[in-house]
Amino acid sequence: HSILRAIRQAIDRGDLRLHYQPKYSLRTGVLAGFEALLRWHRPDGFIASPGFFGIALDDPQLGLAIGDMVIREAVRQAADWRARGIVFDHVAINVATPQFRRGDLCDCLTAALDEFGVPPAALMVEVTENVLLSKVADEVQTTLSQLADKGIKIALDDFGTGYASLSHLKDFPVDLLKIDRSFVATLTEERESRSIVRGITALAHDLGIPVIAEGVETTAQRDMLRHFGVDFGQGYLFSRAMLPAQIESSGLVNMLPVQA
Ligand code: G
Ligand code: G
Ligand code: MN
Ligand code: NA
Repeated sequence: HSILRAIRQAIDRGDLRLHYQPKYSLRTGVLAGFEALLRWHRPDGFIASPGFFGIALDDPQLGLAIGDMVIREAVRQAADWRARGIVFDHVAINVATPQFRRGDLCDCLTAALDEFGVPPAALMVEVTENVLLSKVADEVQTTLSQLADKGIKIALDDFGTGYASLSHLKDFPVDLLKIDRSFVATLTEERESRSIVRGITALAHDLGIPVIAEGVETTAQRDMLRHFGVDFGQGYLFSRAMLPAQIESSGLVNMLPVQA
């Protein structure tokens, strides 16, 4: 497949890069963390999202090679920001099903954390419900328990889509619930979306789990989410995913004075 060949080449050339989208507290406006989002910087100048090369992420070999690169690069970036006094709770990475199949995801993450001297709690792994329901559900369960034991954070991504099962919140160690952006997009028009967001938030809070809304694009959405008690927000209203240098020059981060 020509896409797979092109992506293999992109890995070798360093053209697969991580952009970072900030997450903010809706209560205080303070930066909470970053989600690392993979981008392919193509030779023709076009920057492609995984939507264009998702087939590579699902490929058994290539998916693992990309996953390993994402882990190492995100942890390296977290270490770099920490060293330069940029204050954040976590850097989050997205993890796909093939990465659970090998059985060493926790070891890979731990190795990167050790190599760069990053505390486990500064790393978050985002998994979708589809991952929890995959053919390797047993491996996923085992791995997520290992991550939780280490203190690595876990987010349940795209919540409310797919085959949402509330038992996931009981059976898996979840540190953050991400309300899918489809509910946010229809928040101001559809009463049903408002009910769902309020319901998810109340349920999660009752279980002691904080909630973030994805895809926040308007101040009306932000204000409504805040009113519903949603803890955090992420979306174009605040910032798109950007390269680290753009993030640092954007004034979007909180800096501590770097120790002399
Ligand atoms: O950033 P964007 O909207 O293009 O992301 C599209 C999809 O690709 C999302 O579902 C997102 O979770 C996923 N994605 C982004 N970066 C990564 C990554 O590094 N690894 C994996 N497995 N998925 C990613
Ligand atoms: O599946 P996951 O939630 O990891 O994917 C995140 C995706 O959402 C990324 O592709 C990112 O580019 C996209 N995204 C981030 N903020 C917004 C937003 O405000 N609106 C829309 N439509 N997409 C967004
Ligand atoms: Mn995600
Ligand atoms: Na999502």
